[in-house]
Amino acid sequence: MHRTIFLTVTIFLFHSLAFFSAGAQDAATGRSAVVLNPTDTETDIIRKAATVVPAPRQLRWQQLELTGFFHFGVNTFTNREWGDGKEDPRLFNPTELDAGQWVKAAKDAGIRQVILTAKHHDGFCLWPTATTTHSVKSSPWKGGKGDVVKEVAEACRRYQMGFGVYLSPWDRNSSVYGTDAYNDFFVQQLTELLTRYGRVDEVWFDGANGEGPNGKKQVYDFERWYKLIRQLQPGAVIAIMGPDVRWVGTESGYGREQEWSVVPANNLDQSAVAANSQRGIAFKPEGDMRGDDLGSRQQILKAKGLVWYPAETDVSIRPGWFFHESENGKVKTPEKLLDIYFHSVGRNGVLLLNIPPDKRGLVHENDVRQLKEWKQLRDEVFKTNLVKTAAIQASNGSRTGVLTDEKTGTDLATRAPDSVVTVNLSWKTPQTFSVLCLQENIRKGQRIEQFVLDYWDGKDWRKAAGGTTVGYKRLVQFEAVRASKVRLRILSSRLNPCLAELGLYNYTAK
Ligand code: FUL
Repeated sequence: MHRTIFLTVTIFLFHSLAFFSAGAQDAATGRSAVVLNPTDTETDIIRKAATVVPAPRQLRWQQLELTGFFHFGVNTFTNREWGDGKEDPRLFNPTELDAGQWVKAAKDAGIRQVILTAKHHDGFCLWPTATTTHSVKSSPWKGGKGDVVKEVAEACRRYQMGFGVYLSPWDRNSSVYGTDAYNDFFVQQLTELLTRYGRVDEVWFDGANGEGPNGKKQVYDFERWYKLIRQLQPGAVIAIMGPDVRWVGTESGYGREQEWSVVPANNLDQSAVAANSQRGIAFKPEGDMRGDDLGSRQQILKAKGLVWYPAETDVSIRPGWFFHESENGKVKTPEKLLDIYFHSVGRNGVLLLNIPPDKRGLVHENDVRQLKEWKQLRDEVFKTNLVKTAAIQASNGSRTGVLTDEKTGTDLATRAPDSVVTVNLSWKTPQTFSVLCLQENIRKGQRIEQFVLDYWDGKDWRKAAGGTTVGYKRLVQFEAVRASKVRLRILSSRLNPCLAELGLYNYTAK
């Protein structure tokens, strides 16, 4: 239901000075956004699209692959998903809170950054804010002297994990919600979060928007918030209701088959880019970003501008976002989590997996166990890359060794403008495989539009797998094949494809 509200809220995009300037991001253009002119030909548009690249903060975020969410707050104690803001803060009383245990459970599962719900829609703050008494300060936990945000931030530093905050714009407790004063209140809360706890790597805004006590819907001053974040934490990505990271469109953990990180931004014009280069502007993409096809040629040819705006795929390890005792038997299995991994990270997204701590203030044993087994399963699937033992030869480009060097910043140096490339692989003895992994060097852009994996059955080439987009990472599972000769054909690409990694694995679900 709240996603409906989500859609009605305007998405503003803001790009800082650093966002557009600096040729540092890529030798070709270094642009995370580009304007399309009415006189641009199809060739011009394809060339422009091929060279839109992530800003450094987006690149860092994309490489994390796995991020975690901790939904924790007053709802944990009321057994609800959405509080109404009238909860007594004295309800918040974890008995054994140990943020180190949360962060370690995430880290052991391969998660590299976590986001804490510093404030959910009920308005209860997990840190001792000066903006309201509706916080941990009024709770019995640690005699009102506790600070969950601080404990999580410190645990992240200890375990060398990224740290992010979720601050709900919708606040059902604040008496000023629905008035201009709320934007000041929100800025103060953001300022506290972004100045008291060291480095913040992600700021997550949901779009839910209700009415305040005055019956009025709050008008969120996103532009002001973005500017503040850029100023206080320039390395942080602003997700969902923000300029850097897009919501994939479902909460299932399954991204779209064709996932472009370069998508149309139709209100991006020359004047916006020019203005941005001086002080920073806000703009919003037209329409929602929830169709099946956001960035194919068909979409970009009619666009006015293009931006790098990658997908984050969020899902909870349990049915709810908050902990509920009754869901202890419904924690997602390692196999289900693996399938989610294939369809989120393996579909050019970053997975944001929610792990809600319980009333004790601990990640429940069941969740810890499933997370651990999920990691073991992934290690098993990706243990042996058969490409490493193959003889490799590429139709144009000689540096085939880069395909297995486990570096996403080196790529098969194919000649521009060749957009069709074949990589031939052979082994002395037949190999069995059922998983294909492809990665593009996105520092040069996202380019591949169609690929096919064939195997030689002794007489003919047969198709084992295929797809459209690759992006940072693409995983395809297929029926196991046994062969000693394989070829990967990139059949279509925007300019020359920049294939960084190639993997073939053998895994069949039990
Ligand atoms: C939604 C919220 O309404 C849910 O409670 C949860 O926080 C989810 C991640 O975002 O929009």
